[in-house]
Amino acid sequence: MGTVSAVAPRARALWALLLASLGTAAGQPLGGESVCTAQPLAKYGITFTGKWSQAAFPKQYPLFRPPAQWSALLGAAHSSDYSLWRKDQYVSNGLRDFVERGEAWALMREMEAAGEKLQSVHGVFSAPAVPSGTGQTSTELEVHSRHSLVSFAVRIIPSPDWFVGVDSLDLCDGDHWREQVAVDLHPYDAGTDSGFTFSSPNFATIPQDTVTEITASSPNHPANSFFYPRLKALPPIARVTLVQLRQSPRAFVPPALDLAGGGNEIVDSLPVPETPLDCEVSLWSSWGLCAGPCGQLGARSRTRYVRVQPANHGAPCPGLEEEAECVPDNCV
Ligand SMILES: [Ca+2]
Repeated sequence: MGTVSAVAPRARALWALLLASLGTAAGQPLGGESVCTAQPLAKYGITFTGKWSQAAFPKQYPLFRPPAQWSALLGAAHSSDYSLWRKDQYVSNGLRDFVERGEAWALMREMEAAGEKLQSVHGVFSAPAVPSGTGQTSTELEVHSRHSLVSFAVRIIPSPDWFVGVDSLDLCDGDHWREQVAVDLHPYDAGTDSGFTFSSPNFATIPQDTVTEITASSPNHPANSFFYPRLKALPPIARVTLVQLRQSPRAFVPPALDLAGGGNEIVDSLPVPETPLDCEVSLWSSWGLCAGPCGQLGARSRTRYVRVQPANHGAPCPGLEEEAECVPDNCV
């Protein structure tokens, strides 16, 4: 034991140096990728918590057929040679099937093929679907020092092609595995379906677009389900936590269920944000007929309807009917 620990640091340093030079020669992306010299294998518990509540996202919040919910979580531990999804890049056919229809089969095959042919995927993991917008799901995964990156995706249901996830989160920090990592998640558009609202009918984007983040102001169109002109940024729609499992993986307790966790920074005790939603009304209808006795002023009216009901102390709706004086136009 003593001999090993005396030799290991120097060997590790040499190994790191060698890998670093290989990395440079091979033209690694971004150039600054650090080499992982931690123990070869580590296990993590991953917990996904939905924060898609009606209070936080009142606009067009899906209540029925289907109500707001999340698909299964599908991900991989991989090297930098693989990417499950990336902002500003095109998604694969497998990811498109997954985020549009929740079909995981093609995506699983793609990930397994990357593992077999390129050895860029160490393992695939999945967690059960979440039947409500604010539920939780968890599973375990294994990372390797040469496959220390974690990516996953969860489909937003219902939606055209919207999802949340992480892209290449590195669980290795130089010579050790990170104890715990928590990341707030925001919605992304896969660029394969042009629907604007949660319940838009299927409408393929041709040609396919790249992955973009959906924000309170982008797409900049009032019809979009996440368009909140009063917000600078959307509240997180979900959160993921990864905790390293040391001894008994079976004893893994999802962090948010740990009610005694006073000093545990993973437990998220922030109040649920209440996003104000202003009333939105349609344009006025055209004026109705002018009714009244001939020779006197008559009255005509026009109406409009509520497109978006206000919520959380947003601006109330204005009047929906307006009357004006007019000269009766059916007098002979
Ligand atoms: Ca889209």
